[in-house]
Amino acid sequence: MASIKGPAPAPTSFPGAENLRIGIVHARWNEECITPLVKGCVESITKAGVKPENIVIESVPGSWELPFGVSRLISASQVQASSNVSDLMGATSLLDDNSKPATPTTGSAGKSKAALDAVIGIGVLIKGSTMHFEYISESCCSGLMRIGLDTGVPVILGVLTALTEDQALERSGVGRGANKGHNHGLDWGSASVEMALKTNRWA
Ligand code: DLZ
Repeated sequence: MASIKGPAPAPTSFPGAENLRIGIVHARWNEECITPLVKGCVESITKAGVKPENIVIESVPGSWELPFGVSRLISASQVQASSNVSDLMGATSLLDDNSKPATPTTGSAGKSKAALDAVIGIGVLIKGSTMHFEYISESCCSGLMRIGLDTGVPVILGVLTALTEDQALERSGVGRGANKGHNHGLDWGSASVEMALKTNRWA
């Protein structure tokens, strides 16, 4: 029997998206899943109308570091927006140069950029034989939730907590079987644009 689980279709038009800046912070653990998830996010964010140069991508070692990375990226972008700091951190991503949006700059005049309107934290946790999975999953997810509530900047939960490698691959759209599964990064990208626009409206 077909499953009824999953989100209703996301909005198809995002008026105002061309003015948004979206951040992505991804862990580097489980790269085979992380790379397509980040690409899926970028695909749906740009499809919604966000300019590629307004997508900031940073990496951290593992999911444990995601809340810290997201928190610092939000505050760095806010400092940058209120000063002439010339750039955010040097982007270090698993994505190759062709798929990575242009690194943000402030232009030759050193004009500051707007602060980030939403940030997605992307990680893939796969259960092993110890309690690591439980501790990191719980801390990472509650940390990301707290940052959104504390800063008022929407933080999208892009963390897969999979019991098996196959589960993680299928949810990244790169399943090993005939069914490749669904790339959840596509949904996270749309969610970030939707929440950024709504947050600006609710200000
Ligand atoms: C240590 C660890 C383990 C066992 N598993 C994962 C994982 O499945 N996914 C992930 O993103 N990170 C994992 N890590 C690394 C931790 O998140 C963290 O980077 C290290 O403990 C260093 O703080």
